Amino acid sequence: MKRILQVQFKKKRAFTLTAAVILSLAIVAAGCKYSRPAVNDAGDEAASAMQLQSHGHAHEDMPGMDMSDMDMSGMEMDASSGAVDGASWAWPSGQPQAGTPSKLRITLTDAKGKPDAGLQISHEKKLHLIIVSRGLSTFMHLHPVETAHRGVFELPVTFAAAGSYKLIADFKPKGGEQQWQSKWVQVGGSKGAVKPPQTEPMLVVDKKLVQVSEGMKISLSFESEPRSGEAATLQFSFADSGSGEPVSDLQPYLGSVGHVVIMDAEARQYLHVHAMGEAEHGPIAQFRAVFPKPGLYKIWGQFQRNNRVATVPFVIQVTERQK
Ligand SMILES: [Cu+2]
Repeated sequence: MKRILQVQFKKKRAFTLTAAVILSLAIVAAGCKYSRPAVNDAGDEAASAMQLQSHGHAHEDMPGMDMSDMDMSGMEMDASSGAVDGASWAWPSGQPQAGTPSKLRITLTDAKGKPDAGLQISHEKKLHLIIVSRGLSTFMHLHPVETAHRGVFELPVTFAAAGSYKLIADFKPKGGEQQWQSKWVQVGGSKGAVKPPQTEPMLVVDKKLVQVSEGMKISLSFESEPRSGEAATLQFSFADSGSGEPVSDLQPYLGSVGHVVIMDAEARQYLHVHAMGEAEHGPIAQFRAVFPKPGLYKIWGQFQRNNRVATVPFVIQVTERQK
């Protein structure tokens, strides 16, 4: 918790500095006094600067920015994949509390802000929802249900512990590519919590990329050392954890040999991962991803066998691309 607070503080300070610099530049450039409160100017300028840097699409978490009490976690450079659609997030039963189901409503809108009726089914669902805790110790992959209003999805979510969580809506608009929108949520503590408030360990690189789950020994390897900015091939291999025999009876999970989600250590970057042979059944499954920056990443693989889904996490280090 302490670490998280420190990081947040650092970010806050960094942002204030950036905002101050941008504000000063704006004043110099305009060569005049601002009559509006400086705080709002700084916020607006910073917001537009952010938008420029993030393919013109960082609007999601920014409405009514209040610098005095700003949740820096919302200042995402990678809040979405840059497509035209938007998402709004609501908790109709109130802000979520740990240990009790809270209703989440996600409204996916088109470029005009109207609920998007044209979502395609992708991997058997119109909307995939990934939830991770700030320290990445919690991972959920859920499928909100579309209500009678097209483009409006609902789902009860139960968080085990209080703390910050990132929600990622992953969907495919008609005629468009797979895309995603994200939002941080602060979950309050309650008596029903099954865990104390988030105390998440630092991410540590796995010495061995092997996990045992649902009767399988699942190993991850890379064709070559993963480097930032390069397409990496992730190879999962499956063996029966009892007999050691290769597993070649994986079942399709959501229409694919498996699903892989990757986040960076700060839970800022969400990576799309594509199976290279969706119809495979093991004992090998390959996926392709591009790690944008050097650093630590957490990878969750999800694979189904005997009607059970194994979710296996791995932490890897991605090194700088060699020039
Ligand atoms: Cu899904």
